[in-house]
Order: sequence, then C-alpha cells, then structure tokens
Amino acid sequence: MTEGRKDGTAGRRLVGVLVVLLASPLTAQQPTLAAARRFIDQAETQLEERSVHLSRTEWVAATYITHDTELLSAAAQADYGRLVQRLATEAARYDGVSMPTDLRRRFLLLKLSLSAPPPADSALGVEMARLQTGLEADYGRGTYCQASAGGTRCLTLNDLTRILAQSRDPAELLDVWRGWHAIAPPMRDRYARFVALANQGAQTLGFRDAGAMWRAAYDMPPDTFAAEIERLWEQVRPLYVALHAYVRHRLSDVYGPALVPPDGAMPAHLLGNMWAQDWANVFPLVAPRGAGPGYDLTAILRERVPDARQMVRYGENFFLSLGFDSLPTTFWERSQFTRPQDRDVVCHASAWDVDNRDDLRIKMCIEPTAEDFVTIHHELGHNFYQRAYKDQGFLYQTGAHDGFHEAIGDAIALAITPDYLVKVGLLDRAPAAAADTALLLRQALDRVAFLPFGLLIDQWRWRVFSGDIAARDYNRVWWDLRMRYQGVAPPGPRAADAFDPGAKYHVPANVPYTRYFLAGILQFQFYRALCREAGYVGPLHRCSFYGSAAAGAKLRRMLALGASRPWPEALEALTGQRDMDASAILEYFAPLRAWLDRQTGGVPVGW
Ligand code: X8Z
Ligand code: ZN
Repeated sequence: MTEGRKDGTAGRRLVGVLVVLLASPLTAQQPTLAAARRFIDQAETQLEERSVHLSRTEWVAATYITHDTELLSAAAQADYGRLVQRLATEAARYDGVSMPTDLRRRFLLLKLSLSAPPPADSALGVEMARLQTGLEADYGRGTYCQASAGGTRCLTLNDLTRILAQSRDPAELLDVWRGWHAIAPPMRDRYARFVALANQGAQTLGFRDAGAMWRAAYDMPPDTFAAEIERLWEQVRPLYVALHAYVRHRLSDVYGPALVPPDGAMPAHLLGNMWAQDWANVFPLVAPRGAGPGYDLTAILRERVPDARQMVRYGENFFLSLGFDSLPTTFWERSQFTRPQDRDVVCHASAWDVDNRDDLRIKMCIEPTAEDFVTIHHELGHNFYQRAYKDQGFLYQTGAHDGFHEAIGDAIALAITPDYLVKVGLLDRAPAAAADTALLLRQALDRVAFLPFGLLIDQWRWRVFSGDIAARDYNRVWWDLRMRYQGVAPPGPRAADAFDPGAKYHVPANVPYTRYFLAGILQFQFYRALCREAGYVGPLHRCSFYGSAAAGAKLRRMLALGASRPWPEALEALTGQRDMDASAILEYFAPLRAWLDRQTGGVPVGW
C-alpha cells in the first residue's frame, strides 16, 4: 500500500433508507437527488470506518511478514473490496438522477477507489486478495542467496542495491542483477490469474478492463489521457535521448564497446540501479571531466547525520520552514525507519495515514545515502498532503490525481540546493557556479533518466490488462518496451520462464505507475511556481524556497483541496497553469542540455 486511501473492507450492512427502498414498492420510483446524497454520505462513513481497520492490518502485514499477517491482511482486503463493490453496484441506481457535478464526482471516485476491484463472486474476491497480498509478501521476502566457499550468504534488496550502486565489476553486477530477478518467475502465473480477476472486477463496474479503469481517473476520457501522456513524453524525449547518448558514450569508455555498444542499448546491470530507473549512482563514472569535486551528499550524511531518524528530521524541518505543523509524536513512535534485523518486511518506501486523521507514518529501510534522503522528502510529501486534506470528505481525501501525490515531496527535494545545505549546516560553503554542470548532470541522472521508465511500466500493464499480451509473452514485450523507451537491454538472453516485471515492486504490489511519470513532469511545475512565490529570480536550478512562508501558504492551498476539484483547478491554484506541461523541467535543465549537446557532437545519438 502506498499513500492516501487504503484499499478497503466490508463491515456494516447498509443502513435504513436503502433497505427500506429495496423492500418496498417505492423501488419502482425514480431515486431522488436527496436519496443520492444520503447514499453517498453513508457510503463515505462506512468506507472511512472500515479503511482504518484495513490500514492497520496492512501495516502489520508489511512490517511483520508472516503466514498469519498475510492471511489477515488478505481477509481485510477482501472485505473492503466487497464493501466497495456492493456500494458501487447500489450506486448505479442513481445513474439516471440529475445531480450537481460535485456529487457526481463523489460517485465516480467511489467506483475508482480500488486499483484492483474484486469480481462479483465473493470466493473469487477472496482468491484475488490472497494473490495480491501473497505477491507483495513474496516480493518483500525476496533475497538472493549466493553460494560461496564459506557457505551460503543471503542478500536482501538493500544489500543488492548497495552493490549495484557501488561496484564497478561487471561480473559482480551481473550476478546480483540476475540473483534478484530470480525472485520473480514463481510469481508469473499467479500474476496472470490476478490480472484476470481484477479485470472481472473492473468489468462489473462498467470498465473494459482494469487498465481502462486506471486511465479513467484523470478528469478526462481515458483515450485522451493516453494521448496526453504521449504528448508529454514527446516534449521531454529529446532531453532524455541527449542524456542517454552522453552516458552511453562515457560508460562505453569505462566498460568497453563489447559491454556498452556505442550506438546501441545500454545493459540494465551497469546503470547503478536494479531497474536502471535512475542512474545517479554512476555519476562518478560520467562526471564532467576536470570538474571539481563539488560535494557528495552521501558522504556528508554519513559524516554529519547520526542516524535515519535525524535524516527524517531534516525532511520535516523543510516542511516546518514552509509553515507546516510538525509531525505528531506518534509519527516518530510508529514509523519504521530502518530494516528490522529479526523479521521480513516490505522495505519499499511508503507513507501512511492510518486513521485518516493524524496517525501519519512512513515505512522505509533508510540507508545513509543521498538517494534515501530524497526518498524521505518524497514520503513526507505524501504525509503532509494527507494531513492537508484530512478535513475533506473521505472520497476527496486523496491527491488531485495520483501524480500530484507523488510530486509534492519531489518538488521539495528539488530545493535541496547547495545554498540550502549551507543554511541547515550540512555544507560549509556552496561550490562556485562552475560546479553547476556537475550538479545538473547528477540531477538529470536521477530525474531525466527516470522518465521513460516511469512511462513504460503501465504501457506494459495496460496491454497486460487489455489481454493484448499473453502470459508467455510478458517478458518479451517488457524488454521490447524497455528497449523502445529507455534504450536499455537485458544483460544477456532471458530464460523462457523469466518474469522481470515481477522483480519491480509496483507490479506484484499492483501500484499504478503512470503517476510517477506525471510526477516527473509536475514536480518541476510545482517547484517553479514555489520559487516564483518565494520571490526567487535567477536560473531555476539554483532556487531553494526553503523558509518561504508565502510558498508554503500557496502549496497548502492546493494540498487542502485533495480530490475535491478536477485536477486542472488544483494545478491552477499553485501554478496558474491548467495543463501539465514539460516547459519547467526543460527550463531547469536547459543549461545542461546545451552542454550535453556539445559533449555528444560527433558521437552516436539514439539506439
Ligand atoms: O515507489 C516510489 C516511492 C513510494 S510511492 C518510494 N517511487 C517509485 C519507485 O521507487 O519506483 C518513487 C520514485 C518512483
Ligand atoms: Zn510515493
């Protein structure tokens, strides 16, 4: 489970008025507007109440993976799914009622509230919930056990991540990459069954399949949304291709043309990240030649910040500087900041609002790295959003769209500039402006490299849900898409039973992913708006709005809307724009783009 609402449960029977309506001759009458309003109010009350129980079972299942917590969580999910299903079915009787758009919106949000709605048959709903919790738990338990002379050593994803970030030995990198991907083949058939069941559920709600349902959550027709994604990608693709060409050119020098072909795809195991989704860890290999050392945030954190909790304090402090209230004491008591030594947990970072009021938590396995420092800000962005909209009705207690939720903390993290680090005492003096290229390159390895990855997971999944890709072709099409969008290839041929998408958290956990692509664009729009509000003038990438009450107030106004208004209104409240638009990210990276083009003059571009 990530942020915002938890997928939910059953619980109380529908009360009073509906039962009477169903049992009486009034059934034949046209339902009224007043009845529709009463219905959705009562639905919200029930969902809200049951969601708390669901969140608690999911929290325990994610932070203490056992056979029993898995089954308890599955049962709670199945119950909540049944409740949503029943309410959505009953809601259909109000389809013909003419109602204000605000009320209509709440009915739609009810239908869209689960990323995998259960089939009508409750036994199938239970089967689906077990598959879902089982797949996520298997991911959480995943390890790679290496046989060596001294015996067997089992490495967690944290361990493997560290090796991928630091090692420059292609054989070792290949070994850990393969080792982790071996967790997934046993998931494939269960995943295929899960897809079939989720589709049945989506169909009972009137959607063609679960992917079509996901695309329906953006205040525009699903096909228009797909086109919108394509439009945004076309805006940023040239920047990505320029970065790709530069990185490939440099890595080809480091690893040789046999491993990194100068005009082909880059192999996935050499980019510093298990999924090659961001490349910040290969920065030392591709840093501008002759550039000074700049600074190394990972090294600073290791030296100056005693533990994970203190890293989180820096994140909280940023929000406090914008005028947000401090996190509740329970946040510090109930969050999981580091990987427990004595049990299996789902380490993939997430942010929770367990009681829809103020029981905010994060769940992470924090390491003292710049990467995790950014992720902390990302997660806290979810928590402060959750708190900002808590006074909205339950169905509005979520992001303007899911990309907004993912973009808040990232926009804040963009303001972790050298000047900011000096202000909070993490850096003694800011590097000279000449170091900007290096800083921008590091930032691009993180945020520009991510964009095609953010896009392609659901390009794959939408086709999986639509039935366009059969289970036996899952892996082939996955790599076709990675090649097409990212210009990244598997390190060698993949076995017939490989299921590489299953080695990425959001696939077994069924978390939609287009949100991260959207966030990749939106975070720069938010950041630019916050910089302007703070009165900043100068090159965009050097702006930090740390300490700006005006920026904070403007941000809170957008966050407090939750999902109560169509997202263009929320976007306008902060940025003055009603469209998602890549001009801010392009402006931010403009100096780097010019530099990249100079570096890659005469070397192959594209793949
Ligand atoms: O899953 C996440 C967050 C939790 S919502 C840590 N992210 C994506 C990922 O890790 O794949 C943030 C960046 C993209
Ligand atoms: Zn997130």
